[in-house]
Amino acid sequence: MVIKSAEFICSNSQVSKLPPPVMPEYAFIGRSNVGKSSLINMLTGKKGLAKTSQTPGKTQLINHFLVNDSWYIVDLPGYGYARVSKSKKEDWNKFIQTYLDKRESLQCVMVLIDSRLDPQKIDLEFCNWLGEKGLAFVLVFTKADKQSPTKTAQSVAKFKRALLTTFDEVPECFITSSEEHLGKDEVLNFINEINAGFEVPPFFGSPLERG
Ligand SMILES: Nc1nc2c(ncn2[C@@H]2O[C@H](COP(=O)(O)OP(=O)(O)OP(=O)(O)O)[C@@H](O)[C@H]2O)c(=O)[nH]1
Ligand SMILES: [Mg+2]
Repeated sequence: MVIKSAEFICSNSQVSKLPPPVMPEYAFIGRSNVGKSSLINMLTGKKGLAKTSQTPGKTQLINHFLVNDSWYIVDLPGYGYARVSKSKKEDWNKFIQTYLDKRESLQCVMVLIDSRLDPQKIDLEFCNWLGEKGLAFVLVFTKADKQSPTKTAQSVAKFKRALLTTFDEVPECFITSSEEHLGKDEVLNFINEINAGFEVPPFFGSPLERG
């Protein structure tokens, strides 16, 4: 898929104010600082589109970016950021969970995993939650430039093994580096294929389409 345009549409702290769910949408989520915003910029080829930072907790709202006027990338706040209060963490969790659980146009959750680390409890718990909710997700391993391909492959294998203790099969996995533009075509092709089969939820279609 060629990216012709990518623009910021809106930031939201309320699920009720999101854009109408008439286009396919992909949510990028993972631990704080895992590289969500960087990956979004890499995929769209627009450096400053999503705000990146060395300070964890930079992204605090649900951010919608419209790509090629036909699908949305959603940048979500990172989970597991230690330096916010417990009540704020719970608020975030509830807000993100409501969004993920209720968003009709959400096609796939892109779960970002730091490829340098052994399986983290919080990532596994989040995947299990997605599984319980029946939400489609894939794993996107980030920052692969920071170590050898062998080490990355070991991390991926370990994560898959950990998931297989609760899942019958593992989801699709992508290995990426925003620094080196690794995995860009693979992720965009995956999205492109799903976009091709998208149908507007009935309630939001035109009267003629409603039937
Ligand atoms: N070497 C390398 N560094 C990366 C890569 N992706 C992100 N980073 C760095 O990791 C840090 C965090 O990146 P962000 O994209 O802001 O991470 P985030 O997940 O959006 O963070 P929050 O919004 O705070 O949750 C920044 O310093 C990035 O430059 C990558 O592929 N390779
Ligand atoms: Mg971010």
